Amino acid sequence: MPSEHRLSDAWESRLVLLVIALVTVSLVASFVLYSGTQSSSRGANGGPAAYLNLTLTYNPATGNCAFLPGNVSVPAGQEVQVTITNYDPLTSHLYLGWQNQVVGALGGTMTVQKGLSGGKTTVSGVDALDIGHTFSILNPVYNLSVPIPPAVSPSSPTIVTFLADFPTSGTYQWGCMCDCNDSSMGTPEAMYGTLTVVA
Ligand SMILES: [Cu+2]
Repeated sequence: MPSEHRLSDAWESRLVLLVIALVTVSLVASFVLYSGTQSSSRGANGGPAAYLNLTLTYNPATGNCAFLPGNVSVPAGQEVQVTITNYDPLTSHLYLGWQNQVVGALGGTMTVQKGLSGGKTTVSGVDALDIGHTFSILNPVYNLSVPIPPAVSPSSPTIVTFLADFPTSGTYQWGCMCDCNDSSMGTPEAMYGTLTVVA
């Protein structure tokens, strides 16, 4: 009968729409789960795939300090081991209370070594009075910030190491979030610079 035909056609098209909707939802869910569990690539030996080494220099005559190099690049989607060797023995004030914490590093921790022959301790934060600078990349894509304790002396650095992953390519600004030194803070490639994530 024509009326039954119309009814079954209507149900058929509803069924097709339902199947399309279910397939779409499953695909989206699988992608979200896959993205969430996807881990960054590691190196061939199981260690970090890339390294970023920065030195915090200190000029005792001026009290100025700078991260060198100021403009850096890292590969996208790779596990990067960042090492910051700080020769600046001065402490500074934090603008925000959470900035003595490690934020956004893999595992939420960093290692701190005081002096070239000092032992390494793994920490998720440091005492708020034991900070010289921070290395922070804060924007809608990345939320990474590590506190950097002062050097033991100008010739005995404190070395901070952490792992990070940069999945999204682009050029981002890094900066120190401390009230460390007005002229350094206002100078490109001293207390701020660029981090380029290369796909
Ligand atoms: Cu600083």
